[in-house]
Amino acid sequence: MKKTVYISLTADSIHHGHMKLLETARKYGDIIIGLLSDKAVAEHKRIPYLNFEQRKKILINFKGVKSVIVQNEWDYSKNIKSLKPDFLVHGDDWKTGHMSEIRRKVLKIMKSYGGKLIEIPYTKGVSSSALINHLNEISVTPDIRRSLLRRTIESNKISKFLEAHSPLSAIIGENTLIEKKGKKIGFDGFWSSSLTDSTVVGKPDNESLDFSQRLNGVDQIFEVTTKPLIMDGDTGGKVEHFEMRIKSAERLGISALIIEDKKGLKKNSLLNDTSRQTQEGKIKFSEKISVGKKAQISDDFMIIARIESFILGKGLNDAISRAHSYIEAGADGIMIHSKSKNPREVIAFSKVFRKNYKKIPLVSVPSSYNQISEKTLYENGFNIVIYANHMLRASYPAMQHVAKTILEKNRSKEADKKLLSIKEILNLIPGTN
Ligand code: SPV
Ligand code: MG
Repeated sequence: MKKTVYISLTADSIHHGHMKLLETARKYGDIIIGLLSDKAVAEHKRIPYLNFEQRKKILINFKGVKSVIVQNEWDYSKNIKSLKPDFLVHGDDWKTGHMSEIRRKVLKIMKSYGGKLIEIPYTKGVSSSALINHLNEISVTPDIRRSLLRRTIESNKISKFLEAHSPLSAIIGENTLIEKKGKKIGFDGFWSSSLTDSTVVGKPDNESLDFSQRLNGVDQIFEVTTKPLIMDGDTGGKVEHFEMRIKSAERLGISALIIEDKKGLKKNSLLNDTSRQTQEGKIKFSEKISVGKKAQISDDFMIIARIESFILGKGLNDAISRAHSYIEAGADGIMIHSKSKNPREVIAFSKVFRKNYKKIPLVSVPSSYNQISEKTLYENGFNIVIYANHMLRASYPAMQHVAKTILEKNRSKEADKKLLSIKEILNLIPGTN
């Protein structure tokens, strides 16, 4: 019987380094590719552009590949243990760094049944991540971007969305990365906020900024970024207009529209006095959701229903009864909002909600109860956390401080230490220098 050779790949972009791996593997026997699932990749970096099936289709056609199976973890051990391949072929770059622990585990397992590890010199000067970064500079289609939200939710314990009110703030959300234990951690996407979009143009957050203008803003963000976006759709407008809004958002590549169950002149939910705000009837709002769901064309676009019961002084029972009705009407997810400084009410909601719905995505916007950690949110059944206004709230005091300093000193020298240097701003956007 022909020997078996295991290699593990993500294969979001194929390059000559992969070819060398495949050519070597072929010499030893039939190749089994352990293809990393979105979830496995998400353990360490952002999910691939191509989904699992698309990546599989490419790999199965390579010479010498007998089968492509799923590798559900960044760690190879499980697959090696169950498949017991005669050989594992790998680049020698995993001898050091965070992969070395996995290498040690794999070696031990292979030794136990007589398997052999073949290591080939790592192909220098090329890495998939570098290629992907290059791809990012080129573009992402609306279809790929739109689909990224559902895949992100499925792959992550909790997905993090950061408010973006301009292309520049979105570039920060796109590129800010920190490294923890060899894992690259960044935001999963953007939140287009009615509050910050309105504030930037000096208008109140009461739907006076029209939707098409907000979509233009999103379009500008999309020109220079690749991550998915969740849009704050306010009340969704008149039901007769809602269909058109869905289609416009979808066409642009927005992944989800969140609409809140208010009626009349909408005002911001975090206001101290919400006594003049009124909630839409449960049945009427459910009908709006159904109309929206019928209007969408793609399978992956999501309509998320935002429940304002706590904001408007109603209790848990009202919120839960609305959740049932909105999901029945077709809502793809629920956002439970609260302006309390304490997370108690949203946690109480999530506990009851998760008893009934195991998989429906649940969204939290912890602006007021900001002491809650992402881990606690995840442990209580939340899938998405939205940092809804933080980039704009960061920029305003920074700008105001500089304006004041210039006035006080009658020159700008003293303000300089708070500023991006001239050199830095000239190097910020590729092509400027
Ligand atoms: C927004 O960001 O506009 C929101 C969230 O709708 S909140 O401001 O909390 O109402
Ligand atoms: Mg809003």
